[in-house]
Amino acid sequence: MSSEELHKRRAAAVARGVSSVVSSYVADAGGGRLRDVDGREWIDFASGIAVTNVGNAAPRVVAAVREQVERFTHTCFMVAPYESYVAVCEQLIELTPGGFEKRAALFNSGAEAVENAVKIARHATGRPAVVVFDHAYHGRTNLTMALTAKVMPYKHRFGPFAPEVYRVPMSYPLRDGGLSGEQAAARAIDVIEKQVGNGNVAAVLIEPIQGEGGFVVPAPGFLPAIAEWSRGAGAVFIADEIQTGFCRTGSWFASEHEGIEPDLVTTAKGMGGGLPIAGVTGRADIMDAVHAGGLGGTYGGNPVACAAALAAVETMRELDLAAAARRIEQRMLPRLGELAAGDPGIGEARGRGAMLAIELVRPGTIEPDAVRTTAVARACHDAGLLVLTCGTYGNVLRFLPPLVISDDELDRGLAILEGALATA
Ligand code: PLZ
Repeated sequence: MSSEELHKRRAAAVARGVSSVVSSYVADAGGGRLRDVDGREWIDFASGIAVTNVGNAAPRVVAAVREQVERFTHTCFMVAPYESYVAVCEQLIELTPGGFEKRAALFNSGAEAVENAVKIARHATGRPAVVVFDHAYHGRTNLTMALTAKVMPYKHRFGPFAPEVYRVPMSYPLRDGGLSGEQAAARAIDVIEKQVGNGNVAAVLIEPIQGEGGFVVPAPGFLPAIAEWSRGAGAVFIADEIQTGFCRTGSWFASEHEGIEPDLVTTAKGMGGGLPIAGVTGRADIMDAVHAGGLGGTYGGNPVACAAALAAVETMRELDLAAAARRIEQRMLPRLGELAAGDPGIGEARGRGAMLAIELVRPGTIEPDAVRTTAVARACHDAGLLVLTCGTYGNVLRFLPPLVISDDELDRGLAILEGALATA
C-alpha cells in the first residue's frame, strides 16, 4: 500500500492531534537510512528524535528482544520481578555521572521519568516548588506540560496546569546579549531567591543542552553555578538527559562536559535502542526516601524493553558510540560553521557530538526566521533527507543522526542540506 493510500486511511482513523513530520510511511530502517513504502530511500538525521543512537533495528537489540519475547513478555516488576530490571538499574548507576551511592527506578517514557523525579524530589525534601527554565521541554503529561515552556503545540487549551512550577531565565548565548555562564546563572538565581525562596525549592530541573527548545547550549559555567546553588539551597538538582543521554553528545551524558554531578538524572530515548523505557537514577538517600510502593506502574521496566536497553548499552560500549558522536561533530560542525559564515540567514551553528543545529535568522539580525526554516526542512525532505526543526521560535534545524551512520551517508545528508539552503 502506498503512502498516499495510507494517508487516506490515517485521516479517517488517527486523531488529528497526532501529526507527523513527513507524509511518507516507513517500510524498514537501519543504520543511517530509512526506506518508505513507496521504495524511496531517506538519510536519517532524526533518529526518531534522538532515540536510535545505536541505529534502527540494531542487531544486538533485535536478537535480545527476540530472545526475551520467547521467554516471557510481561510479569510486572511490582508483582513478580526479574533479573533484567535489576541489571538495567545497575547499568544506569554505573553510567550516570556521580561517584556516590545511587539507586534507580524504571518507567516507560521520558515524561513519566520526569514526573517521578519530581515526585521523588518533593518527597525527599518535603518542599513544593520546582524551578524550570525558559525554552525547557520536559513532556506532555499534565505536570510535564507545566514544566515545558512552549505553548504551541504543547500546552494550548490543555490547562489548567499543575501548580508550584516556577520558570527562570536560561543561558542562551545567541539571544542573551552574550552573558557569561556565571552572569546568566546569577540572573536565574536572583529570580529564584526573590520569587520562590530557597527553602521552598524541592528541585531545579534542567536539560544540560536543551532539545525541543532549540538545541540551546548554555554558556560554560552556567550549569555548574546552578548546580552549586541548588546544593547550597538543599534542593534536588535534576538533569533531564532524556535527549542528550546515551552517547548522543559525545560522552555518556552531557552533564559530564561541565563536570557536574546531578542529584538525579532522567533518561529515556536512546536508552532503549527504540523500545520504550525510561529511568530515574541518583543519590541513594534521595531515591530511597520514598516509602515502599510509592513508585511504580504496570509496565515500568518491561522485560522486553529491559532486554533492549541492555543490548543497546552493550552496543554503545562495543562500538564506542561516544567516540562516534565526537567524530560526527568533527565532520559536521565545521561544515555547518562554513555554511553559517557564507549565509547571513544562519545566526549560529552549534551543538555537541551528534546533537547539532543551525539557527535561522533574518540577515543581519537575531530575529527568528521560522518561515525559511520550514522551507529548508521541506526541501530536505523532498530531496530524501529526514531533518527536524525545533526551538521556541521554530527557527532551528536540528541534526540527530544515528551514531552508527556512515561517513558517506553523513556527507550525502550534508550535501542535501547545502542544496536546500541554497534554494530555500
Ligand atoms: N525531556 C529533554 O526531549 C522528549 C518530544 C517530541 P517522552 N522530546 C521529544 C514531542 O513532540 O512529543 C523529551 C525530551 C526531554 C522529556 C521528554 C519527554 O519524553 O518520552 O516523549 O515522554
